[in-house]
Amino acid sequence: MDGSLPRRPDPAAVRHDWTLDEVEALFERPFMDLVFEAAQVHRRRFDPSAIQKAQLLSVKTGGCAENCGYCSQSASFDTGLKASKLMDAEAVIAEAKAARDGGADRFCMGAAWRELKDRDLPKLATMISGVKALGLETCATLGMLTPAQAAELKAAGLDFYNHNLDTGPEYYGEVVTTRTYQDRLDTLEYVRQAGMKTCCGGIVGMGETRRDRAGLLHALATMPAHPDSLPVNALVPVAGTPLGEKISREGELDPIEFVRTVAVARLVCPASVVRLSAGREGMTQELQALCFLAGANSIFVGGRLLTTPNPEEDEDAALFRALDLKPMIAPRAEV
Ligand code: SAM
Ligand code: DTB
Ligand code: SF4
Repeated sequence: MDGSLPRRPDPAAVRHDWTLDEVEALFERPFMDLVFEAAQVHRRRFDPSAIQKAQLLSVKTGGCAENCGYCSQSASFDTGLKASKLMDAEAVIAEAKAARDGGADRFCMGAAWRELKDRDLPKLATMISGVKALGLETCATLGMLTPAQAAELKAAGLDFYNHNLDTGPEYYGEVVTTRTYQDRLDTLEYVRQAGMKTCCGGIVGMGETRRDRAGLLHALATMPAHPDSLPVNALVPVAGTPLGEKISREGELDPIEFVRTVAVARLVCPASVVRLSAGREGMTQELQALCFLAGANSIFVGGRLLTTPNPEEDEDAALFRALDLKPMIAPRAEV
């Protein structure tokens, strides 16, 4: 003993050895302490007033072979959604240009596929390289990939691949039965091997327990590399989906528990961009302010997510004014 005090671990350090009990214990902390610590960690890594604006586009809508119990686009449920085929690259690039001109820094292309088919790769490569050439950060979410497909997407200029774990491993079987947790982890591994960044998070408010929410964040924080981007979605209840119906009957998640989830995400993945994703429609400015304080630093902008509504531009402009926020422009690794 040299007489010096034991050093407290740095709360902003990236750790991969989180236990599930430790993550759950963060949720149990007094709310004020939890949010204060998350805000401190956030400031060590990011400008707390800078929020990245991302815009989504559904490039292929509906008719999906998976049975994700929350999703408007699954062919297993009657949600009244009209299915459509893969959009032409030119039309997607035009939408991306409009998004950029409207202030978006990142453009995410979503397709309602269980897995990507090789026949669609040439069109997707044209689409991705065209969006990238506009100077936007690119992200796509196209279902499961093979290692070779991941490499082709990377070569086309895709920066991020979104593939969510959605919930903790224990609750997964209540959410989807047409794929396994391991299927998701495998695709994420191929994405990393191809040299792309991972965008991986989940949905809260699907009837899961706090332990399940901790399980999701534990799974993310113990992956070989933390997700570079971590979307936290609040369930958008869609009529006709099993989970949308269940939540309409049983009531939505307590918003304070949502803020806790954002704060714990910030603490266990301190270097990740935490995205306040689906579910902002209907959230007050005050609730969103708490989420930003707790460490969220990105939102989706534009009046539509993939198939559901999102706050309109003027509403978000008012939010940015009220909270003195400024758009975050993400650093570009290479051109
Ligand atoms: N088919 C691909 C997949 O599942 O990976 C990409 C599209 S999927 C719609 C992208 C993500 O959106 C899902 O993983 C889920 O986390 C989120 N999502 C879908 N429907 C939602 C809803 N009703 N509320 C909240 N998040 C939702
Ligand atoms: C993510 O985690 N959330 C976004 C994005 N990744 C692709 C999608 C939200 C979709 C919400 C439901 C809908 O609009 O269909
Ligand atoms: Fe298909 Fe994705 Fe919807 Fe699941 S979340 S049904 S994989 S579009």
